[in-house]
Amino acid sequence: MANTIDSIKQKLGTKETITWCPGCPNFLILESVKRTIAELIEESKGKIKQEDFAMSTGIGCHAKIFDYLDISGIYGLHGRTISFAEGIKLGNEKLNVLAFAGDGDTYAEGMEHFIHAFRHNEDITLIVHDNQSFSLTTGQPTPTTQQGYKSKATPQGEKEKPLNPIKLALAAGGKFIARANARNITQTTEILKKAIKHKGFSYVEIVQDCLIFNKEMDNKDSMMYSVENKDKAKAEKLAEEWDYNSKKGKIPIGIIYEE
Ligand SMILES: Cc1ncc(C[n+]2csc(CCOP(=O)(O)OP(=O)(O)O)c2C)c(N)n1
Ligand code: SF4
Repeated sequence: MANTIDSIKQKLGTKETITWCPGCPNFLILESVKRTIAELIEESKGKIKQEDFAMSTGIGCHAKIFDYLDISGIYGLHGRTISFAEGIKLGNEKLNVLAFAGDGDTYAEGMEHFIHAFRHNEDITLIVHDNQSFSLTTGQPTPTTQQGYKSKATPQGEKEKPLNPIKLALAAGGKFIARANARNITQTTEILKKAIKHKGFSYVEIVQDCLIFNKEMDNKDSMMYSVENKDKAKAEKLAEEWDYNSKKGKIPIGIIYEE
């Protein structure tokens, strides 16, 4: 089985030179996505094939995944990955469609798509690489950046409190809401598999470091613990446990809510 998965994973790679910074957790997210697709193909015993997956991206460091993952799709526009993914799904409902996004991408310019995606409830999976920074454009603060964050755009420090996207997803009627840790490939793979199998819109927020622009928020592993929850009231409490602002407290990782 391991050999089959390795050979499927190899076919999912491309010959492009990877230009992420050495050690960037985007490498780990790419590995988790390849494992997810390979395991779904292998477990289906021939029913699901590589060509049954498609993707869309925003624009940002995260979006370079388009060049490194050999499935078809659209290298989209900043903030618009969800609309492209919904369009692909409407065009061919048999496809498993993955929409890759950045936190700047989807919680700022693309916010209206994010909220309405929960209402539309198209059977696609949104994967947000949340590094709490607009990294490709050299580190301006995004809606999930912590207060006090200093950058060229905010020399005196970010004044606003971060948005909590998990709370927002619950308020918008999300039926599959998960949070993953980019640094835990095994768990991220399990979460992504469940998200893709969920019938309807599934949302996976991946907590990711940016080693260059928001070092203050790097490596929150010691705050993380695993959850799997189907109770809405408990989900509201889980969502409150981390405010995206602090390096203290608890960060629930796993399925925060599935209806
Ligand atoms: C419509 C549009 N608006 C803005 C930009 C500029 N832009 C390109 S990448 C980027 C930042 C991306 O940040 P994020 O989505 O958080 O992804 P990351 O680079 O951190 O992975 C911005 C603002 C653009 N290319 N197109
Ligand atoms: S700038 Fe940050 S997010 Fe972008 S590739 Fe480098 S480490 Fe990764």
